[in-house]
Amino acid sequence: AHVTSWTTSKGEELFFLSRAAYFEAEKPIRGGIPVIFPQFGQGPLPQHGFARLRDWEVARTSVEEDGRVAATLQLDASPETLALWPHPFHLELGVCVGAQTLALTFRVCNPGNEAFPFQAVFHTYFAVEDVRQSAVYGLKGVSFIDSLRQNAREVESRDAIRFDGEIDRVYVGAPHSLRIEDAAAGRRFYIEKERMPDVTVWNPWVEKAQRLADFGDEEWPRMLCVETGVMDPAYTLAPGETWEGVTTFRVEER
Ligand code: TA6
Repeated sequence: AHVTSWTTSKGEELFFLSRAAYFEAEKPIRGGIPVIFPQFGQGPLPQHGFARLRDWEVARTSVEEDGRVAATLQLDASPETLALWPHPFHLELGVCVGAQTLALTFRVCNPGNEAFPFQAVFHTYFAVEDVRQSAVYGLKGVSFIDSLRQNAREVESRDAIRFDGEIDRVYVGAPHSLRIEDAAAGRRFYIEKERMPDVTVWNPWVEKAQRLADFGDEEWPRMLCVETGVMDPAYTLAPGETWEGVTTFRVEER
């Protein structure tokens, strides 16, 4: 259940996918939209949880009234996941592609009789012409946790977040609408999100890119992660409850 490519009608790639990306069992794919569950970042489980490492199944596909094409994939708990994380769960990822839009729906169901906390994130890698000429709008006034400064908390003071070095921040309780401007490509990405309150902005820059085996040393200028989901705090799902988060991308060319 990993979207690895979204293109314009002219075939231009809108998501970054590293040329060094792994496509092997048990290894995450460096690019597109890794689906993060039940843990974001480090913790008792593998980094970013196990959902992005598992094989999901296609539950259904459809062509919508308005011509958009949709697919829903699902993942259930298994002996392997229960050994890592002792909770039954049912996940669904809905992907719906339209002329200029890509809508993602993430459902988490708790079929068990105990509540469980989870984090759920679309770890989206946008392709940009040059991150040094790109900016993210919509986060002014939002408090963030800075992973590069021992998780220091600060409030974003800028209308436009620009990039001149490694950035790795979780914006907590961000507005529903965000925008990425890729000035060098003359492209804008509009992000709308519901019940996915938090946003992570990440670019590894030079040194970290060199340390990542599945990330080309020269690739960092051409990507920007703007991730949406439930990160801080985790969401606690009651027995029988279903949580649903939606993120929609719309692309606009100059
Ligand atoms: O995007 C936020 C982040 O947690 C960064 O700290 C960086 O580690 C990135 O995810 C990639 O993580 P991964 O496990 O996919 O290499």
